[in-house]
Amino acid sequence: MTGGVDGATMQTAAELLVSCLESEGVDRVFGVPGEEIEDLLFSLRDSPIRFVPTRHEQGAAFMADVHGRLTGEAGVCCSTLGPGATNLMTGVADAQLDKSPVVAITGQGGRERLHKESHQALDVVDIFDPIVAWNTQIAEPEIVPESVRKAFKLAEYEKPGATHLEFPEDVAAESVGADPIEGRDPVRRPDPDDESAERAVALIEAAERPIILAGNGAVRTHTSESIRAIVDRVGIPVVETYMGKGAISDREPASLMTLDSGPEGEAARAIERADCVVAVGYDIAEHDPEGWNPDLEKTIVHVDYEPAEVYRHYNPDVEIVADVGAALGAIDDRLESGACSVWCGDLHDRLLEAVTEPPADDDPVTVRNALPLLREAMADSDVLVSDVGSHKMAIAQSFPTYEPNTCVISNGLASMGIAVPGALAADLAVDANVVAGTGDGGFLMNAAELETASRLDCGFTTVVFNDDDYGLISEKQDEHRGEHTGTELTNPDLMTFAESFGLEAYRPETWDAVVAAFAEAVPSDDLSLIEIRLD
Ligand SMILES: Cc1ncc(C[n+]2csc(CCOP(=O)(O)OP(=O)(O)O)c2C)c(N)n1
Ligand SMILES: [Mg+2]
Repeated sequence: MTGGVDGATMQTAAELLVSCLESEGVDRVFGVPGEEIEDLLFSLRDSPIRFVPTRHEQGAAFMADVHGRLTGEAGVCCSTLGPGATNLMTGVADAQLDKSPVVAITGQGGRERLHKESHQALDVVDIFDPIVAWNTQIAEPEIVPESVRKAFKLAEYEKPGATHLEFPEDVAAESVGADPIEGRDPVRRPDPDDESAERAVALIEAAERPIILAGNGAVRTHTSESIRAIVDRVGIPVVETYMGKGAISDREPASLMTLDSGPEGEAARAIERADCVVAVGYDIAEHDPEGWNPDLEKTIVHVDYEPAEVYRHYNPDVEIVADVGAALGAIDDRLESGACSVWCGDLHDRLLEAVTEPPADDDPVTVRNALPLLREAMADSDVLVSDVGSHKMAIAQSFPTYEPNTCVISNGLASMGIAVPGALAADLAVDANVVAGTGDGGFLMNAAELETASRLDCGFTTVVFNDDDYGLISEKQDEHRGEHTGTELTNPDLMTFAESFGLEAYRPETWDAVVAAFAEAVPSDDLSLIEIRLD
Protein backbone atom coordinates (compact mmCIF):
# COMPACT_ATOMS: atom_id res chain seq x y z
CA MET A 1 0.00 0.00 0.00
CA THR A 2 1.27 3.48 -0.84
CA GLY A 3 -0.01 6.84 0.28
CA GLY A 4 2.75 8.49 2.28
CA VAL A 5 5.31 11.12 1.33
CA ASP A 6 5.86 10.99 -2.48
CA GLY A 7 3.93 7.72 -2.69
CA ALA A 8 6.11 5.92 -0.12
CA THR A 9 4.81 2.56 1.10
CA MET A 10 2.69 2.69 4.25
CA GLN A 11 4.31 0.77 7.10
CA THR A 12 4.59 0.97 10.86
CA ALA A 13 7.06 3.45 12.32
CA ALA A 14 8.98 0.46 13.71
CA GLU A 15 9.30 -1.02 10.22
CA LEU A 16 10.37 2.35 8.89
CA LEU A 17 12.98 2.70 11.63
CA VAL A 18 14.40 -0.70 10.69
CA SER A 19 14.46 0.30 6.99
CA CYS A 20 16.41 3.37 8.06
CA LEU A 21 18.89 1.17 9.98
CA GLU A 22 19.26 -1.00 6.86
CA SER A 23 19.91 2.10 4.80
CA GLU A 24 22.68 3.04 7.27
CA GLY A 25 24.31 -0.35 6.60
CA VAL A 26 23.64 -1.78 10.07
CA ASP A 27 23.99 -5.54 10.22
CA ARG A 28 23.53 -6.16 13.96
CA VAL A 29 21.67 -4.59 16.84
CA PHE A 30 22.82 -5.63 20.33
CA GLY A 31 20.30 -5.42 23.14
CA VAL A 32 17.96 -6.82 25.75
CA PRO A 33 14.27 -7.13 24.85
CA GLY A 34 11.35 -5.54 26.69
CA GLU A 35 7.62 -5.22 26.10
CA GLU A 36 7.90 -1.66 24.87
CA ILE A 37 10.21 -2.60 21.98
CA GLU A 38 8.07 -5.48 20.73
CA ASP A 39 7.25 -3.81 17.39
CA LEU A 40 10.91 -2.99 16.86
CA LEU A 41 11.99 -6.59 17.59
CA PHE A 42 9.47 -8.07 15.14
CA SER A 43 10.46 -5.55 12.49
CA LEU A 44 14.09 -6.54 12.99
CA ARG A 45 13.14 -10.21 12.71
CA ASP A 46 11.69 -9.50 9.28
CA SER A 47 14.81 -7.66 8.10
CA PRO A 48 18.35 -8.80 7.21
CA ILE A 49 19.59 -7.08 10.37
CA ARG A 50 20.29 -9.49 13.20
CA PHE A 51 19.10 -8.68 16.71
CA VAL A 52 21.65 -10.07 19.18
CA PRO A 53 20.13 -10.63 22.63
CA THR A 54 22.76 -9.92 25.28
CA ARG A 55 22.77 -10.76 29.00
CA HIS A 56 22.88 -7.15 30.18
CA GLU A 57 22.27 -3.86 28.41
CA GLN A 58 25.73 -2.71 29.48
CA GLY A 59 27.22 -5.59 27.49
CA ALA A 60 25.15 -4.54 24.45
CA ALA A 61 26.40 -0.97 24.69
CA PHE A 62 30.04 -2.07 25.06
CA MET A 63 29.62 -4.30 21.99
CA ALA A 64 28.29 -1.34 19.99
CA ASP A 65 31.10 0.80 21.43
CA VAL A 66 33.93 -1.49 20.32
CA HIS A 67 32.26 -2.19 16.97
CA GLY A 68 32.14 1.57 16.37
CA ARG A 69 35.71 2.04 17.46
CA LEU A 70 37.10 -0.66 15.19
CA THR A 71 35.01 0.05 12.10
CA GLY A 72 34.29 3.80 12.24
CA GLU A 73 30.66 2.87 11.58
CA ALA A 74 28.18 3.38 14.39
CA GLY A 75 27.48 0.33 16.51
CA VAL A 76 23.82 0.03 17.49
CA CYS A 77 22.47 -1.05 20.87
CA CYS A 78 18.95 -1.06 22.17
CA SER A 79 16.98 -1.56 25.35
CA THR A 80 13.56 -1.20 26.78
CA LEU A 81 12.49 1.83 28.81
CA GLY A 82 13.42 2.60 32.46
CA PRO A 83 15.76 -0.07 33.86
CA GLY A 84 16.90 -1.21 30.41
CA ALA A 85 17.84 2.33 29.51
CA THR A 86 19.68 3.00 32.79
CA ASN A 87 21.60 -0.27 32.36
CA LEU A 88 22.63 0.83 28.88
CA MET A 89 24.09 4.09 30.08
CA THR A 90 27.61 3.07 31.14
CA GLY A 91 28.49 1.63 27.74
CA VAL A 92 26.94 4.62 25.97
CA ALA A 93 28.90 7.02 28.17
CA ASP A 94 32.04 5.00 27.45
CA ALA A 95 31.48 5.46 23.71
CA GLN A 96 30.95 9.18 24.19
CA LEU A 97 34.13 9.79 26.20
CA ASP A 98 36.19 7.33 24.12
CA LYS A 99 34.88 8.99 20.92
CA SER A 100 33.43 5.87 19.44
CA PRO A 101 30.37 6.09 17.16
CA VAL A 102 27.31 4.48 18.79
CA VAL A 103 23.58 4.88 18.24
CA ALA A 104 21.50 3.81 21.25
CA ILE A 105 17.78 3.17 20.86
CA THR A 106 15.54 2.85 23.91
CA GLY A 107 11.86 1.99 24.04
CA GLN A 108 9.40 4.08 26.00
CA GLY A 109 5.83 3.80 27.23
CA GLY A 110 3.07 5.30 25.10
CA ARG A 111 2.80 9.09 24.97
CA GLU A 112 -0.57 8.91 26.76
CA ARG A 113 1.19 7.99 30.04
CA LEU A 114 4.37 10.00 29.99
CA HIS A 115 2.93 13.12 31.64
CA LYS A 116 2.26 11.23 34.91
CA GLU A 117 3.89 8.75 37.28
CA SER A 118 3.86 5.53 35.36
CA HIS A 119 5.28 1.98 35.47
CA GLN A 120 9.01 1.93 34.60
CA ALA A 121 8.78 5.33 32.97
CA LEU A 122 11.77 7.61 33.45
CA ASP A 123 12.61 10.69 31.44
CA VAL A 124 15.33 8.85 29.56
CA VAL A 125 15.99 11.68 27.09
CA ASP A 126 16.72 13.92 30.05
CA ILE A 127 18.90 11.30 31.75
CA PHE A 128 20.91 10.64 28.58
CA ASP A 129 21.32 14.30 27.71
CA PRO A 130 24.67 14.87 29.46
CA ILE A 131 26.26 11.68 28.13
CA VAL A 132 25.52 11.85 24.42
CA ALA A 133 26.35 14.13 21.51
CA TRP A 134 22.69 14.27 20.46
CA ASN A 135 19.47 12.87 21.80
CA THR A 136 15.78 13.03 20.94
CA GLN A 137 12.46 11.34 21.39
CA ILE A 138 10.92 10.13 18.15
CA ALA A 139 7.65 11.81 19.03
CA GLU A 140 5.98 11.36 15.62
CA PRO A 141 6.31 8.55 13.07
CA GLU A 142 7.03 11.07 10.29
CA ILE A 143 10.31 12.15 11.89
CA VAL A 144 11.81 8.62 11.95
CA PRO A 145 13.95 9.09 8.79
CA GLU A 146 15.41 12.44 9.83
CA SER A 147 15.97 11.28 13.41
CA VAL A 148 17.80 8.12 12.39
CA ARG A 149 19.93 9.86 9.74
CA LYS A 150 20.85 12.61 12.19
CA ALA A 151 21.70 10.07 14.91
CA PHE A 152 24.12 8.26 12.57
CA LYS A 153 25.54 11.42 11.04
CA LEU A 154 26.36 12.98 14.40
CA ALA A 155 27.62 9.71 15.90
CA GLU A 156 30.04 9.09 13.02
CA TYR A 157 31.14 12.66 12.29
CA GLU A 158 34.55 13.63 13.70
CA LYS A 159 34.85 13.66 16.62
CA PRO A 160 32.55 10.67 16.87
CA GLY A 161 30.45 9.81 19.89
CA ALA A 162 27.14 8.46 21.10
CA THR A 163 23.64 9.52 20.11
CA HIS A 164 20.32 8.34 21.50
CA LEU A 165 16.83 7.85 20.11
CA GLU A 166 13.84 7.20 22.33
CA PHE A 167 11.02 5.36 20.60
CA PRO A 168 7.65 5.35 22.42
CA GLU A 169 5.68 2.17 21.83
CA ASP A 170 2.57 3.90 20.53
CA VAL A 171 4.65 5.77 17.93
CA ALA A 172 6.32 2.51 16.91
CA ALA A 173 2.95 0.93 16.10
CA GLU A 174 1.57 3.87 14.09
CA SER A 175 1.31 3.75 10.36
CA VAL A 176 3.44 6.07 8.26
CA GLY A 177 4.36 6.56 4.63
CA ALA A 178 7.96 7.73 4.35
CA ASP A 179 11.29 6.43 3.04
CA PRO A 180 14.71 6.43 4.70
CA ILE A 181 17.01 9.36 4.00
CA GLU A 182 20.13 7.96 2.40
CA GLY A 183 23.49 8.89 3.86
CA ARG A 184 25.80 10.51 1.33
CA ASP A 185 29.60 10.53 1.30
CA PRO A 186 31.13 11.24 4.68
CA VAL A 187 31.39 14.96 5.39
CA ARG A 188 34.90 16.08 4.55
CA ARG A 189 36.80 18.73 6.48
CA PRO A 190 38.76 21.45 4.73
CA ASP A 191 42.49 21.33 4.13
CA PRO A 192 44.55 23.37 6.58
CA ASP A 193 45.22 26.98 5.74
CA ASP A 194 48.76 27.86 4.64
CA GLU A 195 49.41 30.26 7.45
CA SER A 196 48.71 27.73 10.22
CA ALA A 197 50.81 25.08 8.50
CA GLU A 198 53.72 27.51 8.03
CA ARG A 199 53.58 28.65 11.65
CA ALA A 200 53.53 25.04 12.82
CA VAL A 201 56.54 24.18 10.71
CA ALA A 202 58.46 27.24 11.93
CA LEU A 203 57.84 26.17 15.54
CA ILE A 204 58.89 22.57 14.90
CA GLU A 205 62.04 23.64 13.05
CA ALA A 206 62.97 26.11 15.78
CA ALA A 207 62.66 23.42 18.47
CA GLU A 208 65.62 21.42 19.77
CA ARG A 209 63.63 18.46 21.01
CA PRO A 210 60.30 18.23 19.12
CA ILE A 211 58.06 15.22 19.63
CA ILE A 212 54.75 13.99 18.19
CA LEU A 213 52.10 13.01 20.75
CA ALA A 214 49.67 10.72 18.91
CA GLY A 215 46.28 10.38 20.56
CA ASN A 216 43.09 8.44 19.97
CA GLY A 217 42.23 10.61 16.96
CA ALA A 218 45.45 9.56 15.21
CA VAL A 219 44.28 5.95 15.23
CA ARG A 220 40.65 6.72 14.55
CA THR A 221 41.33 8.79 11.49
CA HIS A 222 43.84 6.38 9.99
CA THR A 223 46.63 8.93 9.96
CA SER A 224 49.41 6.43 10.57
CA GLU A 225 50.71 6.78 7.04
CA SER A 226 50.94 10.56 7.36
CA ILE A 227 52.72 10.31 10.71
CA ARG A 228 55.14 7.80 9.25
CA ALA A 229 55.89 10.03 6.30
CA ILE A 230 56.93 12.86 8.64
CA VAL A 231 58.90 10.51 10.87
CA ASP A 232 60.75 9.00 7.91
CA ARG A 233 61.74 12.35 6.49
CA VAL A 234 62.59 14.36 9.57
CA GLY A 235 63.32 11.85 12.32
CA ILE A 236 60.94 13.20 14.94
CA PRO A 237 60.15 10.79 17.81
CA VAL A 238 56.55 9.75 18.52
CA VAL A 239 54.95 8.95 21.84
CA GLU A 240 51.37 7.71 22.03
CA THR A 241 48.56 8.01 24.52
CA TYR A 242 47.04 4.72 25.62
CA MET A 243 44.24 5.09 23.08
CA GLY A 244 46.74 6.14 20.42
CA LYS A 245 48.50 2.77 20.57
CA GLY A 246 49.37 1.56 17.10
CA ALA A 247 49.29 5.03 15.50
CA ILE A 248 52.87 4.17 14.61
CA SER A 249 54.35 0.70 14.82
CA ASP A 250 56.39 0.17 17.98
CA ARG A 251 59.01 -1.43 15.72
CA GLU A 252 59.72 2.00 14.19
CA PRO A 253 62.90 3.42 15.73
CA ALA A 254 61.04 6.72 16.25
CA SER A 255 58.43 5.08 18.50
CA LEU A 256 58.73 5.71 22.23
CA MET A 257 55.63 3.58 22.83
CA THR A 258 53.07 5.12 25.17
CA LEU A 259 53.32 7.79 27.84
CA ASP A 260 54.75 6.12 30.96
CA SER A 261 56.30 3.21 29.02
CA GLY A 262 59.62 1.87 30.20
CA PRO A 263 61.24 1.48 33.57
CA GLU A 264 60.10 4.36 35.78
CA GLY A 265 58.16 5.85 32.88
CA GLU A 266 61.15 6.77 30.71
CA ALA A 267 58.90 7.65 27.77
CA ALA A 268 57.08 10.14 29.99
CA ARG A 269 60.41 11.67 30.85
CA ALA A 270 61.16 12.02 27.12
CA ILE A 271 58.03 14.10 26.59
CA GLU A 272 58.91 16.07 29.72
CA ARG A 273 62.25 16.93 28.09
CA ALA A 274 60.67 17.86 24.76
CA ASP A 275 60.41 21.57 24.02
CA CYS A 276 57.78 21.30 21.26
CA VAL A 277 54.85 18.87 21.29
CA VAL A 278 52.94 18.24 18.10
CA ALA A 279 49.67 16.82 19.44
CA VAL A 280 47.81 14.80 16.81
CA GLY A 281 44.23 13.79 17.60
CA TYR A 282 44.92 14.26 21.30
CA ASP A 283 41.91 14.10 23.66
CA ILE A 284 42.27 15.76 27.03
CA ALA A 285 39.64 13.38 28.50
CA GLU A 286 42.17 10.62 27.99
CA HIS A 287 45.30 12.07 29.46
CA ASP A 288 45.77 15.18 31.55
CA PRO A 289 48.37 17.49 29.92
CA GLU A 290 49.42 18.75 33.34
CA GLY A 291 51.46 15.54 33.57
CA TRP A 292 53.70 16.48 30.62
CA ASN A 293 53.43 20.25 30.67
CA PRO A 294 53.45 21.11 34.36
CA ASP A 295 55.35 24.39 33.96
CA LEU A 296 53.53 25.60 30.83
CA GLU A 297 56.91 25.82 29.09
CA LYS A 298 56.31 23.75 25.99
CA THR A 299 55.47 25.00 22.56
CA ILE A 300 52.34 23.14 21.47
CA VAL A 301 51.11 22.50 17.92
CA HIS A 302 47.53 21.19 17.99
CA VAL A 303 46.47 19.13 14.97
CA ASP A 304 42.88 17.96 15.13
CA TYR A 305 39.42 18.15 13.64
CA GLU A 306 38.32 20.48 16.40
CA PRO A 307 39.93 23.40 18.20
CA ALA A 308 41.67 22.58 21.46
CA GLU A 309 39.79 22.53 24.75
CA VAL A 310 40.64 25.58 26.88
CA TYR A 311 42.98 24.19 29.48
CA ARG A 312 45.77 25.98 31.30
CA HIS A 313 48.30 23.22 30.63
CA TYR A 314 47.26 22.82 27.00
CA ASN A 315 47.24 26.24 25.39
CA PRO A 316 48.58 25.63 21.85
CA ASP A 317 50.77 28.16 20.07
CA VAL A 318 49.11 27.15 16.84
CA GLU A 319 46.01 25.10 16.13
CA ILE A 320 45.61 23.41 12.79
CA VAL A 321 41.92 22.58 12.68
CA ALA A 322 41.38 20.51 9.57
CA ASP A 323 41.39 16.99 8.26
CA VAL A 324 44.20 15.47 10.34
CA GLY A 325 45.81 13.54 7.49
CA ALA A 326 45.78 16.64 5.27
CA ALA A 327 47.19 18.76 8.10
CA LEU A 328 50.07 16.34 8.61
CA GLY A 329 50.63 16.30 4.85
CA ALA A 330 50.84 20.10 4.84
CA ILE A 331 53.43 19.99 7.63
CA ASP A 332 55.35 17.24 5.86
CA ASP A 333 55.43 19.20 2.58
CA ARG A 334 57.02 22.18 4.31
CA LEU A 335 59.47 20.57 6.74
CA GLU A 336 63.10 20.41 5.69
CA SER A 337 64.35 16.81 5.54
CA GLY A 338 66.23 15.91 8.69
CA ALA A 339 65.01 19.09 10.38
CA CYS A 340 64.49 17.27 13.68
CA SER A 341 67.52 15.40 14.87
CA VAL A 342 66.74 12.21 16.76
CA TRP A 343 67.32 13.31 20.30
CA CYS A 344 66.14 10.29 22.30
CA GLY A 345 69.34 8.25 21.93
CA ASP A 346 68.71 4.52 22.25
CA LEU A 347 65.50 4.91 24.25
CA HIS A 348 63.36 3.12 21.62
CA ASP A 349 65.67 0.10 21.56
CA ARG A 350 65.73 -0.13 25.35
CA LEU A 351 61.95 0.22 25.62
CA LEU A 352 61.25 -2.45 23.02
CA GLU A 353 63.83 -4.82 24.42
CA ALA A 354 62.37 -4.53 27.92
CA VAL A 355 58.85 -5.37 26.79
CA THR A 356 59.69 -8.23 24.45
CA GLU A 357 62.09 -10.08 26.75
CA PRO A 358 60.40 -13.33 27.91
CA PRO A 359 60.39 -14.01 31.66
CA ALA A 360 63.00 -16.28 33.23
CA ASP A 361 61.69 -19.49 34.83
CA ASP A 362 61.77 -18.08 38.34
CA ASP A 363 60.45 -14.61 37.49
CA PRO A 364 57.27 -13.78 39.41
CA VAL A 365 53.92 -14.16 37.69
CA THR A 366 52.98 -10.57 36.88
CA VAL A 367 50.98 -9.13 34.00
CA ARG A 368 54.11 -7.42 32.67
CA ASN A 369 56.04 -10.69 32.65
CA ALA A 370 53.20 -12.50 30.85
CA LEU A 371 52.77 -9.87 28.12
CA PRO A 372 55.86 -10.71 26.01
CA LEU A 373 54.53 -14.28 25.79
CA LEU A 374 51.07 -13.09 24.77
CA ARG A 375 52.61 -10.74 22.18
CA GLU A 376 54.59 -13.66 20.78
CA ALA A 377 51.40 -15.71 20.39
CA MET A 378 49.54 -12.92 18.59
CA ALA A 379 50.09 -11.77 15.00
CA ASP A 380 50.57 -8.05 14.38
CA SER A 381 46.99 -7.72 13.14
CA ASP A 382 45.41 -9.67 16.02
CA VAL A 383 43.38 -7.55 18.41
CA LEU A 384 43.78 -7.26 22.18
CA VAL A 385 40.85 -5.65 24.03
CA SER A 386 41.88 -4.57 27.50
CA ASP A 387 39.68 -4.15 30.52
CA VAL A 388 40.38 -1.48 33.15
CA GLY A 389 42.63 -1.92 36.17
CA SER A 390 46.22 -2.59 37.03
CA HIS A 391 46.49 -4.99 34.08
CA LYS A 392 45.42 -2.15 31.75
CA MET A 393 48.33 0.00 32.87
CA ALA A 394 50.67 -2.90 32.10
CA ILE A 395 49.06 -3.52 28.70
CA ALA A 396 49.10 0.18 27.81
CA GLN A 397 52.74 0.61 28.74
CA SER A 398 54.23 -2.78 27.92
CA PHE A 399 52.30 -4.45 25.09
CA PRO A 400 54.05 -3.41 21.87
CA THR A 401 51.51 -2.58 19.19
CA TYR A 402 52.31 -2.72 15.52
CA GLU A 403 49.12 -1.69 13.74
CA PRO A 404 46.39 0.86 14.46
CA ASN A 405 43.30 -0.42 16.26
CA THR A 406 44.91 -3.64 17.43
CA CYS A 407 45.07 -2.75 21.12
CA VAL A 408 41.73 -1.41 22.28
CA ILE A 409 41.86 0.44 25.58
CA SER A 410 39.11 2.49 27.17
CA ASN A 411 40.77 5.53 28.67
CA GLY A 412 38.12 8.21 28.33
CA LEU A 413 35.41 6.87 30.65
CA ALA A 414 37.75 3.99 31.51
CA SER A 415 34.94 1.71 32.59
CA MET A 416 35.57 -1.77 33.90
CA GLY A 417 33.65 -4.60 32.22
CA ILE A 418 34.39 -3.72 28.59
CA ALA A 419 36.81 -6.53 27.70
CA VAL A 420 34.52 -9.55 27.25
CA PRO A 421 31.69 -7.79 25.37
CA GLY A 422 34.32 -5.75 23.51
CA ALA A 423 36.17 -8.88 22.41
CA LEU A 424 32.89 -10.37 21.22
CA ALA A 425 32.26 -7.29 19.04
CA ALA A 426 35.86 -7.32 17.80
CA ASP A 427 35.58 -11.00 16.92
CA LEU A 428 32.53 -10.21 14.78
CA ALA A 429 34.10 -7.11 13.21
CA VAL A 430 37.64 -8.13 12.26
CA ASP A 431 39.24 -11.00 10.43
CA ALA A 432 41.92 -11.71 13.04
CA ASN A 433 42.38 -13.49 16.35
CA VAL A 434 40.96 -11.60 19.29
CA VAL A 435 42.02 -11.64 22.95
CA ALA A 436 40.26 -10.05 25.93
CA GLY A 437 42.77 -9.13 28.65
CA THR A 438 41.00 -8.53 31.94
CA GLY A 439 41.29 -8.46 35.71
CA ASP A 440 39.15 -10.70 37.90
CA GLY A 441 37.02 -7.72 38.97
CA GLY A 442 36.13 -6.44 35.52
CA PHE A 443 35.78 -9.97 34.14
CA LEU A 444 32.96 -10.93 36.47
CA MET A 445 31.13 -7.65 35.80
CA ASN A 446 30.18 -8.82 32.30
CA ALA A 447 31.28 -12.48 32.21
CA ALA A 448 27.69 -13.47 31.41
CA GLU A 449 28.34 -12.23 27.86
CA LEU A 450 30.41 -15.39 27.37
CA GLU A 451 27.03 -17.06 26.88
CA THR A 452 26.20 -14.51 24.15
CA ALA A 453 29.60 -15.23 22.60
CA SER A 454 29.06 -18.95 22.66
CA ARG A 455 25.54 -18.58 21.20
CA LEU A 456 27.04 -16.50 18.36
CA ASP A 457 29.76 -19.09 17.81
CA CYS A 458 32.52 -16.57 18.49
CA GLY A 459 36.09 -17.72 18.90
CA PHE A 460 38.17 -15.43 21.10
CA THR A 461 40.40 -15.96 24.13
CA THR A 462 39.80 -14.34 27.50
CA VAL A 463 42.91 -13.98 29.63
CA VAL A 464 41.98 -13.30 33.27
CA PHE A 465 44.81 -11.86 35.36
CA ASN A 466 43.58 -13.01 38.75
CA ASP A 467 44.82 -11.35 41.95
CA ASP A 468 41.55 -11.82 43.92
CA ASP A 469 41.50 -8.05 44.23
CA TYR A 470 40.45 -4.74 42.76
CA GLY A 471 44.18 -4.55 42.28
CA LEU A 472 44.68 -1.05 40.88
CA ILE A 473 42.75 0.48 43.74
CA SER A 474 44.83 -1.42 46.29
CA GLU A 475 47.98 -0.17 44.54
CA LYS A 476 46.80 3.43 44.62
CA GLN A 477 45.76 3.25 48.27
CA ASP A 478 49.11 1.65 49.16
CA GLU A 479 50.90 4.51 47.38
CA HIS A 480 48.83 7.13 49.18
CA ARG A 481 48.50 5.56 52.65
CA GLY A 482 50.75 2.51 52.88
CA GLU A 483 47.72 0.23 53.31
CA HIS A 484 44.50 -0.64 51.52
CA THR A 485 40.89 -1.37 52.29
CA GLY A 486 37.66 -2.28 50.51
CA THR A 487 39.37 -4.02 47.61
CA GLU A 488 39.71 -7.72 48.41
CA LEU A 489 37.68 -10.26 46.43
CA THR A 490 37.15 -13.98 46.28
CA ASN A 491 36.45 -15.66 42.98
CA PRO A 492 34.62 -18.74 41.80
CA ASP A 493 36.71 -21.54 40.36
CA LEU A 494 37.26 -19.92 36.97
CA MET A 495 37.96 -23.28 35.30
CA THR A 496 34.57 -24.71 36.27
CA PHE A 497 32.97 -21.35 35.55
CA ALA A 498 34.45 -21.18 32.02
CA GLU A 499 33.68 -24.81 31.31
CA SER A 500 30.05 -24.30 32.29
CA PHE A 501 29.84 -21.84 29.36
CA GLY A 502 31.38 -24.46 27.08
CA LEU A 503 34.81 -22.78 26.97
CA GLU A 504 38.19 -24.46 26.85
CA ALA A 505 39.78 -23.52 30.18
CA TYR A 506 43.48 -23.29 31.09
CA ARG A 507 45.20 -22.47 34.37
CA PRO A 508 48.91 -22.69 33.52
CA GLU A 509 51.23 -22.96 36.53
CA THR A 510 54.61 -22.41 34.84
CA TRP A 511 55.86 -20.00 32.17
CA ASP A 512 56.21 -22.94 29.77
CA ALA A 513 52.59 -23.83 30.39
CA VAL A 514 51.60 -20.20 29.80
CA VAL A 515 53.39 -20.29 26.42
CA ALA A 516 51.61 -23.54 25.54
CA ALA A 517 48.19 -22.23 26.59
CA PHE A 518 48.59 -19.02 24.56
CA ALA A 519 49.85 -20.99 21.54
CA GLU A 520 46.84 -23.30 21.63
CA ALA A 521 44.09 -20.87 22.58
CA VAL A 522 44.87 -17.68 20.64
CA PRO A 523 44.68 -19.09 17.08
CA SER A 524 41.83 -21.46 17.92
CA ASP A 525 38.36 -20.83 16.49
CA ASP A 526 36.82 -21.84 19.82
CA LEU A 527 36.14 -19.73 22.85
CA SER A 528 38.66 -20.18 25.62
CA LEU A 529 39.67 -18.77 28.96
CA ILE A 530 43.18 -18.67 30.41
CA GLU A 531 43.48 -17.84 34.08
CA ILE A 532 46.85 -16.39 35.05
CA ARG A 533 47.08 -16.44 38.84
CA LEU A 534 49.27 -13.50 39.79
CA ASP A 535 51.95 -13.70 42.49
C1 LIG B 1 32.73 0.50 36.30
C2 LIG B 1 33.91 0.91 37.12
N1 LIG B 1 33.86 0.81 38.47
C3 LIG B 1 34.93 1.15 39.22
C4 LIG B 1 36.07 1.62 38.63
C5 LIG B 1 37.27 2.00 39.49
N2 LIG B 1 38.34 1.00 39.29
C6 LIG B 1 39.35 1.20 38.43
S1 LIG B 1 40.38 -0.06 38.34
C7 LIG B 1 39.53 -0.95 39.48
C8 LIG B 1 39.98 -2.33 39.90
C9 LIG B 1 39.97 -3.31 38.78
O1 LIG B 1 40.11 -4.61 39.33
P1 LIG B 1 40.36 -5.84 38.39
O2 LIG B 1 39.36 -5.87 37.29
O3 LIG B 1 40.47 -7.07 39.20
O4 LIG B 1 41.75 -5.47 37.71
P2 LIG B 1 43.17 -5.33 38.44
O5 LIG B 1 43.30 -3.89 38.85
O6 LIG B 1 43.19 -6.26 39.62
O7 LIG B 1 44.16 -5.69 37.37
C10 LIG B 1 38.42 -0.22 39.93
C11 LIG B 1 37.46 -0.71 40.95
C12 LIG B 1 36.07 1.73 37.21
N3 LIG B 1 37.11 2.21 36.53
N4 LIG B 1 34.99 1.34 36.50
MG1 LIG C 1 42.11 -7.96 40.08
